[in-house]
Amino acid sequence: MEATKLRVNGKRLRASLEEMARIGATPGGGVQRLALSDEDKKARDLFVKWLQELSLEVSIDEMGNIFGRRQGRNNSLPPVMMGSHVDSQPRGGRFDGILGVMGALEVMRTLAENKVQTERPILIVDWTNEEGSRFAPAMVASGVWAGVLDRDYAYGRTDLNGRKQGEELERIGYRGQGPAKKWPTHAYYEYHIEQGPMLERQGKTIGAPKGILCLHWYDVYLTGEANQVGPTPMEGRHDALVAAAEMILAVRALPARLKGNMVATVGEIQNYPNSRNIIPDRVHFTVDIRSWDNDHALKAWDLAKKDFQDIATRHGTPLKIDETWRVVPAPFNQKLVQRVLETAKELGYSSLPMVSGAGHDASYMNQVCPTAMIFVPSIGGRSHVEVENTTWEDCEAGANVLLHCILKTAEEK
Ligand code: HGY
Ligand code: MN
Ligand code: MN
Repeated sequence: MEATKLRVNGKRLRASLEEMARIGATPGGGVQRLALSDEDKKARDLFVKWLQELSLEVSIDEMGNIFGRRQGRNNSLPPVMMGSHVDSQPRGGRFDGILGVMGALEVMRTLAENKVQTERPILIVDWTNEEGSRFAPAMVASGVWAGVLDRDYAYGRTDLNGRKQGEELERIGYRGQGPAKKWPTHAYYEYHIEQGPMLERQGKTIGAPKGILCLHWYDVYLTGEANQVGPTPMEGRHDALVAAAEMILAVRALPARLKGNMVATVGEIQNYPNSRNIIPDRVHFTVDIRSWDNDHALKAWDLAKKDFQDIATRHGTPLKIDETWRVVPAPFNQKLVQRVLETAKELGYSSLPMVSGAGHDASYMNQVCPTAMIFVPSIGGRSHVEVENTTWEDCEAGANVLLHCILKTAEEK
């Protein structure tokens, strides 16, 4: 069949997504496949099986990244890569990440059944621990592969139970031999749900982000003084949770203070000893600041740190701050972004240029090779929740755009 007439098999894509959604399925209709958990392993094993069924050359590197390679006519040329992630948030959605991996798999299946030969080799990838929820930071394995993050730093990151990322990779049998080290790559496409409301609001099917915001992550630790809540007067308390509460409100106020175009969130908190009749003496919380302007985000953090210091002094709750992780804004390759828009048009889909507020492995791939993303609508703009949803028609549309962007790019000499 003539290449431009090729289309993915939407039913098969849906079946793969539904099979993956059964791994780590949660009662509320979402999934929980935390990075390097048993559920993540199950999904990885299934993904590897599917790659082997397509006779792709499967490799797993020391960060557990899974690659499937499809030969081209000229295998000395740098490949075109496509992929995303299989891990999810706690009580996450059935589309975040996995749609990009299953969409790429569907492209590989479509190329195989139509015996399509491309000039360049094509690689599919599942990046380990994109979410950064169990082991911070996010996008850690694409970050190591891109040469930005250090492998042993990543191995040493622990979850709340003190388990190390490197040991968990070992435990699930995905700490591969090959170095997690970039190779020359011609281009990378990542297919993903939008995770926001723009496409739905504007009634568009395909989103073409011009890039991804910067993501800055911090960890704040407060130490107060525990005591019995009854006899201890309010005056002179060193209540770590009250101090944290004031700091959390200060984070919330940052975007308005910086005149917007930024988001700032405290999403995670641990409070100790967390007993209703003990004044809390230890609190840990996280800060997530994102903006298209890196300096804007850094300025916001400087303001926050000053506020935190004042609040900690007032409450007598000394603080420790880890500046855990920063990834710079990722302005994508304009030619590839244009290609996403043109391809959508050729296929008869409406499209919208936009920006990605969500982080993706494409943030790091953008530091390795020309990169672009393909978005499809999130119903109600919801994501990182069990009700995360995208229509099967939109899933198919995005995969068709991915198919033809890959075909065009893999033919480039
Ligand atoms: O944080 C993010 O935006 C992504 O889900 N890791
Ligand atoms: Mn994702
Ligand atoms: Mn996510």
